[in-house]
Amino acid sequence: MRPAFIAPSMMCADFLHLGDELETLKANKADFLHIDIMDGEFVRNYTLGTDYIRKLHKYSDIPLDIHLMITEPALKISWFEMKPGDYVSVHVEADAHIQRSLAAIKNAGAKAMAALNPGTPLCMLEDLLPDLDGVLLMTVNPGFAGQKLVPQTIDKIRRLRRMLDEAGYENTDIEVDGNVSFENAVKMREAGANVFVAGSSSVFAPGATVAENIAHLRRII
Ligand code: S6P
Ligand code: MG
Repeated sequence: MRPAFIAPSMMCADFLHLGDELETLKANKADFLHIDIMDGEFVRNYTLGTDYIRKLHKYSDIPLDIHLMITEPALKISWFEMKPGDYVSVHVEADAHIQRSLAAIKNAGAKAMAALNPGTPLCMLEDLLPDLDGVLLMTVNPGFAGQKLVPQTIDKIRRLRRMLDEAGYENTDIEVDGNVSFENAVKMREAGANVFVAGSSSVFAPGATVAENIAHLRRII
């Protein structure tokens, strides 16, 4: 089984206390910082942007996990600062030339991932496997934090893990994003996911500190 990693979702952090939030995530050894980039077109929302990424690179060594929810990502990939160890994902639904985009991400020195919405079938990945360091499976429809899990995505994780292993890609990561609650994370891990985007359902959930929530999530995955 691939090792498990926690990627706190920065759109769920407290923007007015971002420095403190970042120090807490560093002290509690977050594996990645998940950065949601939305363009108001691919999804009906705006969130984080290019300057935010530059600042996080400046003030933190935690690798970034940049989730591009934007149309025509191929034209825009060069706008995003990437460092070795960062992951960048592009949605197959948004990109008619995704193979080229994945290659551009790798050329920039980052790891390349394809992202799939809950309703997009796994067969869209079949001819991309050699280009992928990981697959980001959306477990909610993208655009907003605080949504409910689309239940059939649990079995989709299982089918993707099988597909990757049977094709010889045992080292390809499966990241899950959306309503990764403590309860759902256990099922997702059991199904074969190994990178967990942790937002308002876990790491930033009320009732406990971020440090306590990270420790709890780490224990159960
Ligand atoms: C949603 C976005 C996600 C959210 C994350 C929030 O479109 O891609 O990364 O930030 O899902 O977590 P939660 O626990 O509120 O669903
Ligand atoms: Mg995301």
